[in-house]
Amino acid sequence: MKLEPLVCQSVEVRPVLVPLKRPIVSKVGAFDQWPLILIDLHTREGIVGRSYLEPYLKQAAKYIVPVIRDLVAARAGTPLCPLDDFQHARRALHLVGYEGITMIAIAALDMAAWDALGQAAGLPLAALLGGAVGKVPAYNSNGLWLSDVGGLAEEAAALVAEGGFHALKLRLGRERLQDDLDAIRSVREAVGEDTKLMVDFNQGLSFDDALRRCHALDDQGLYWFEEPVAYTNTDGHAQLAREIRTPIQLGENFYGPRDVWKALQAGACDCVMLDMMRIGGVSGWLRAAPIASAAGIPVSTHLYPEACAHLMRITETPHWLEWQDWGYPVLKAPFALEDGQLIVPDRPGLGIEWDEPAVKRFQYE
Ligand code: SMN
Ligand code: MG
Repeated sequence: MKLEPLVCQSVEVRPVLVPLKRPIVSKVGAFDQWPLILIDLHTREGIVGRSYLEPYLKQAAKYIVPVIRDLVAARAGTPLCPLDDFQHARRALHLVGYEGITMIAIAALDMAAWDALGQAAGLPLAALLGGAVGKVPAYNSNGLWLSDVGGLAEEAAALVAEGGFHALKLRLGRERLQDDLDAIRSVREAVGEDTKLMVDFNQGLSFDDALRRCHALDDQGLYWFEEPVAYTNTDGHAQLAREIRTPIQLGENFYGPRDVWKALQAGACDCVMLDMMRIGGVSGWLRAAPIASAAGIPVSTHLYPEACAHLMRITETPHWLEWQDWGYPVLKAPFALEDGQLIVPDRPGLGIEWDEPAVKRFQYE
């Protein structure tokens, strides 16, 4: 059987704003609705590659969507070749920067292109890349925000029950250390000692505070400390990684494979969690994850549970998938969960399809 190349034709880009079951209250912002940008990459052959972005800010669609459209206009009529297109697009936009909106737009198209290739081959992405579909261990990241400590126990129990989870993420960095300790205690009492507790500071601490806070929490049996200080503070994270026994987790703000290399060279973290939108989509992951794996560093994921689940199946040192269901309101058939593991379905490409009536309801432009 010979697979003919797919030819890039046009793109449909639709911003939607979906409700969140539990509002996000974090040091990076408070949100009770979640913006997504849905991408439909049309090929001449009629296959439509799909992906979505989670740009945090509703208004960011105004700047991201035109870049996506420009990139497709430049490639229209050429064969879809995501690894080449990735390089081409980066070269085309490097004068406005390799990171930020440049990388976000490239990642959106890259994921959609890989989805289209999977569909053309009739293979799930994990299989197209030489792996197999199956289960991926996940933690539930759908709650435990910087909300009232009194509500955390009940929420933690509900989060475990959402999918038989054995791991949860709790956000920390309250004004007083005692409040963080109370939050940890409430959650622990609700879910027991065997449930792993990842904690995320969302860059909310000054370096001095982080040093004190991380030392004070180092014997709490927490699974990792995520982004205690600003993500740009590589030296600060490196000092924390040297002094603190709890593993330091970084990566949701790595833009492209080189950031993984730089963080590991600096000893800034013990494990990494890659974000599809920032690392550069599937192509970015394919180049970034091996850097960590070759160094023996465990690789987790940030948002994008569907695409990430495929990639965890082909990653040498897979760790934890961050599960959140914020995209589910517009997905026709969300992936199933079983005993705290996300199941990569045996469907071609990424295996995502839009619930069109829901998209119409939530579309805002
Ligand atoms: C996060 C993600 C999305 C919104 C707020 C906070 C967080 C995470 O950093 O790691 O899930
Ligand atoms: Mg985080």
